[in-house]
Amino acid sequence: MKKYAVAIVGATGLVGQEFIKVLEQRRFPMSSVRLCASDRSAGKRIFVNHTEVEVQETSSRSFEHIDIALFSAGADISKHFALVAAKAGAVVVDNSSAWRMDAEVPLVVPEVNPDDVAWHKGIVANPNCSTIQMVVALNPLHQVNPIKRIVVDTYQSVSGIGSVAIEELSTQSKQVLEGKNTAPHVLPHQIAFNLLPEIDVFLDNGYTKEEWKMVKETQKIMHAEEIAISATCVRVPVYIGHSEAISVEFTHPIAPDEARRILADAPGVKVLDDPTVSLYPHPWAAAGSDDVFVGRIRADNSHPLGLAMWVVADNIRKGAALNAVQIAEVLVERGLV
Ligand code: 25A
Ligand code: L14
Repeated sequence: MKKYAVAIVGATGLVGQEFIKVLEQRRFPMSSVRLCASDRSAGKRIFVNHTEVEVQETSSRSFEHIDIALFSAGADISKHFALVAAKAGAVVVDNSSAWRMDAEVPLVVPEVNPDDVAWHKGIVANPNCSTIQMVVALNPLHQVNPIKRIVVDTYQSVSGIGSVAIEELSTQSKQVLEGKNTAPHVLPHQIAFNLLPEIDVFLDNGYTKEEWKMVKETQKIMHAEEIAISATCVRVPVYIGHSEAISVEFTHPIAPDEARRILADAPGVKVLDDPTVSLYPHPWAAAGSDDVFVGRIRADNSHPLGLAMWVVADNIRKGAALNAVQIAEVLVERGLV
């Protein structure tokens, strides 16, 4: 079997560390691995498949003889170095928001639109975490009964920001329990024992950029610009796992049982739905899993063509590292590297 030289950019971050775990767990065919991060992390040593690898500062030379480069170091790094990597002959799978809406760059969720990898020109974009879990759950329903409108509210964990936000939630939680004052650093206000309806920057239309990503990325991935979407994205004091309350309007009526049957057979989806025994997904239980979990499926009593549901996934795995490695697997399977 052919093996590939892999580079990870942002290797010391939360998503970067998960890249390494997922590559190991899925036995990705690697001939070598290069770990890149900022100069702050250069010289650090990290084990990959029981071999110690030294972290290097990302530079224009980082991509020589690299086949596949996985990026998760923020949009600014990706804007510059993804082009450098692609020019050097690597195929980039980029986790940032930098390239997602570029018409020349496929935006891929392997369960939904794997065929889009075929037209890559050196970069494939990995969608936003909240978008990924929503399309994995909704696309199987859309295939049998086209969706007309989606209204979604998210409950997003702090790990989406990175490890500094996990520390901030821990520190503030202790401070609140001890009756002390808190001070926000990476979040706009106190997040401990609180909720913040602000993820990414505000746009002129009143939505946040995170909410707008859910609109535009969903339409691009599902090839369905006609679907009307409104999102409200909320940060919650949870470490790992994003949750979503989703109301969907279909073209034809659909019974909750039929939706459960379709989703039970859908790739990457696990239905956990039995209110009689309080069975439904929640982030504490979903953290560490690969699946997108769906529960609370019910008829929307406000609309004859509507369903309501609750969708939870690990935002660092399916929302980031796992989805990116799955894209790399599709590239390999189809000989596109
Ligand atoms: O712009 P975007 O796309 O919206 O993305 C913004 C951020 O979101 C995260 C990612 O954070 C990114 O920075 N992210 C991106 N996609 C994501 C997704 N799909 C996502 N999060 C969830 N889901 P992150 O914490 O996951 O990763 C940050 C990584 O980026 C590396 N990095 C930063 N600058 C870099 C760079 N890599 C290459 N070149 C650069 N110039 C960063 O590496 C990390 O791996 P690091 O080694 O610099 O940081 C880890 C260590 O450094 C300490 N540290 C952090 N900041 C400082 C610091 N030390 C001193 N001073 C600082 N200011 C950390 O404590 C850690 O030990
Ligand atoms: O666009 O802060 O991929 O939870 C992923 C993490 C946006 C922000 C992206 C978060 C980022 C999000």
